[in-house]
Parts: sequence; C-alpha cells; structure tokens
Amino acid sequence: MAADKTNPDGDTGVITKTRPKTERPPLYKVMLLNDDYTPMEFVIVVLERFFGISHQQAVDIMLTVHRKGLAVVGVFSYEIAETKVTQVMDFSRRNQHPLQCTMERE
Ligand code: TYC
Repeated sequence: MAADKTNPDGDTGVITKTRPKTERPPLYKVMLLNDDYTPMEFVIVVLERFFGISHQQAVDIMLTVHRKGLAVVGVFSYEIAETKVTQVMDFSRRNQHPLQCTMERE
C-alpha cells in the first residue's frame, strides 16, 4: 500500500476499534393483572405501599388494570422486580385476595 500522510509506512491492516463492553443489565416490567375479586381499594394500597405511587396515580393505574386486564406498574432490575412481585403476592395471599403480579423481560 502506498505511504501517505496518515499511513507513513504504507502498512496494511484491519483497523479494529476496541469498544469497552459495558452492556446494561436487562430490565423487567412488573405488571398487575385484573381479577374479579380483589377490592379496588386493596389494589390502590398495594400500588402506594410497594411501588411508592401517589394516591391519584394509584387510582389511575388500578382503573387501567380493571378496564384493560393488566398494566405495567414499573420497570426494574431483575432482583428489584422479583422482590416487588414477591411482596405483592405475599401481601395479597395474607389478605386472602387472588391479585396476581408478574414480571417480564423488557
Ligand atoms: N376488577 C377488580 C374489581 O372489580 C379490581 C381490580 C383492579 C382487581 C386491579 C385487580 O389488579 C387489579 N374489584
């Protein structure tokens, strides 16, 4: 290869740019599912208590689940999402409600 200003020795080769691997960990959507038995007020308490959602937003999300069948409540790392699901499921069972909470990779 001919030498030029940027390649004074005329070397040939593949230029590889090393890019440091900083892949983000996957995120998980936590969702609430509708059912016919869990009281609306209980779902609102769940959203406030475990997701730190304001009362008005909790009402809105609960109504979205009620009308559409499900809603995403938040997006978290795997471990946080799993903790939220466990907390909601435990709290619901302890109060004898069939409320379902699930997680799904984004
Ligand atoms: N559909 C329930 C009712 O009419 C209310 C409800 C809302 C239940 C959201 C679950 O995730 C849920 N009492």
